[in-house]
Amino acid sequence: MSHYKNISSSMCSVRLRILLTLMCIVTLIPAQQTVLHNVIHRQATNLNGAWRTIIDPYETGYYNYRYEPSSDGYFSDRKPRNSQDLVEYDFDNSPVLNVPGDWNTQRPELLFYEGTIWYRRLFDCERTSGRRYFLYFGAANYHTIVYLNGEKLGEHIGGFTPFNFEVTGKVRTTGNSLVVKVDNKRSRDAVPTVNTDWWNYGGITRDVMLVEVPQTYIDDYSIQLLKGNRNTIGGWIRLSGEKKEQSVSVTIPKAGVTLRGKTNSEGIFAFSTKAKLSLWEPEHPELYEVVIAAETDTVRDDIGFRTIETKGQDILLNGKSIFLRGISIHEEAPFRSGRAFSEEDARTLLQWAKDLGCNYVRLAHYPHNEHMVRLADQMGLMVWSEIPVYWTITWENPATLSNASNQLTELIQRDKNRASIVLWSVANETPVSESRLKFLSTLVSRVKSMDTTRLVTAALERHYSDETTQVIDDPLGKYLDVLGCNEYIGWYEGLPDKARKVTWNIAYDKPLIISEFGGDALYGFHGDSLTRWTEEYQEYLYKEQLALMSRTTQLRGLSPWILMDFRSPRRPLPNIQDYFNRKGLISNRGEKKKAFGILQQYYHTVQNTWKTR
Ligand code: GCB
Repeated sequence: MSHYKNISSSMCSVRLRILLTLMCIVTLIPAQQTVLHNVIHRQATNLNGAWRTIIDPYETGYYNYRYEPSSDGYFSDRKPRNSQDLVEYDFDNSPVLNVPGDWNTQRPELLFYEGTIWYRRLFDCERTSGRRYFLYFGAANYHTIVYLNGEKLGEHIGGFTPFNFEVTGKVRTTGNSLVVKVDNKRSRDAVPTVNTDWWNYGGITRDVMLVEVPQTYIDDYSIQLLKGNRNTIGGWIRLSGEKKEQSVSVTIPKAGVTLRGKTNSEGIFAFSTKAKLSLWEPEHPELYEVVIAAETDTVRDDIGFRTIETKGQDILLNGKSIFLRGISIHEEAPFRSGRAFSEEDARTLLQWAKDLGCNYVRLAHYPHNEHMVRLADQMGLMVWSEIPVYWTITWENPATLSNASNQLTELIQRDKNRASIVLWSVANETPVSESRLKFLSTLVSRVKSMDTTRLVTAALERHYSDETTQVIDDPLGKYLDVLGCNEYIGWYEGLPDKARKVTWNIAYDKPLIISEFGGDALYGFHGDSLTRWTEEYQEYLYKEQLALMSRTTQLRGLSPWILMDFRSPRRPLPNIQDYFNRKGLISNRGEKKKAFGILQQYYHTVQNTWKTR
């Protein structure tokens, strides 16, 4: 059992070290709380289910005929008071959509829809006096405005991170009308921008909950091993509410750790403590129950402890050099091809990755739902997590940067206690320029200011210095811990055998991950290995690519593109694509293509040979 206040007083240097550590920890505490942390372990009323909805392409429920925001829009949830009263909408008799869920795959006429849909849910709330209430949204894509009983609570921008609004004093015991305007229109300055290769699924795509907490509650905490230190846990707890100064404790029963302290006038308690732990790793994903208690609140979590660092060209997990046997995954539901949101969806996708022999997944190209990362913790899969800074962002627009930075902040805030996450990625395939370097290096600094325990990466592009030499010298590489690189030799670039001649020229002495390669194949379409779209072509491409991977000495991991076919409006080819990107190793119906076995075999070999290094 350790006790922070009892640390021996005679050892000055030890005290100094502890003080410095605590000062470092304190600098990492975010200035202001945006979202409740760890809601799944909170007392909450689930507001999922069938919500009444109105499709509103002209935003008639929001603007008046002079195109000014209306004071009496659909958020008023009005009914005619008498037979003369004119009300041109009616939630009670409007069709329903399921929450969570994208709207595109729930009704055929909404498949390509981009615009506003209004959602309404009526609910009761058994309020307990002295408790505080928050309306929590796991995510809604893209611009969301929330109203309770006609009053605007606030808005949120960004399709993949959680947000909440406090409704204490606003929520009624019965007959609450919760109206939500969700708009998924794309725009040039947004994150992502107008141009991507995935479906712009709209709607309330993740869980909605009414969360209940005490007056002063534990609003956030971080509990991880200190950077590079495999036996010292460092962290902080923060209280929100009137009674900021309280006695608090952190208990990890299985590790025999009990730590006590007091929060300061800002509600913060920062700590570090020695602990003997069985470290989290893919072969042994040990999670510890952690209980965080204050006088007024208690919350529990399951947390794994591990270190992740780099040394030269190596990635070290718990001090040992590892190879990341990965696969890229979109948040696309198996079998039904819509936005994935459930624990069951997450389990299916991650189990397929395990079947492939993976110890690692790249969750592309935006923050996935919390089930994915919590299950990755449990199933022993390391994770690359990213934000939708993709292709052609408007680098010079400060509002775009603050939007991207906010999405990154919300992601790290939600997932900072997940052992599985080893890499934060700030961008995918963004063209080199001065303004882009400024933008992305600001995001890298943002990560470092919030989390020193993980690595920063980005999926970069390469260029050729002659016919066969691929060069990675993107100036962003200087800021990254790990270089990511996408390449499509054999698909967008020549035929698969082109890979045989390729060599690398990499400007940085850092670990390299090939974050994408691949080619399309329609499941069940067969032919010779030079006929595009056949399983045989994809299989051949994987063989050539994997031979190239074996020759790439700086390589410390890969995540080929992609686990499962996914919808994309960029892919219209009839009878082959039909608006699906077919680079999956598994079809959207769950059928494994031939290349699945090729990568599986490769990972089997890598797993055996890497052990002997
Ligand atoms: C890429 C992108 C990915 C696309 C993929 C493709 O480089 O990063 O989002 O889906 O190529 O299939 O073209």
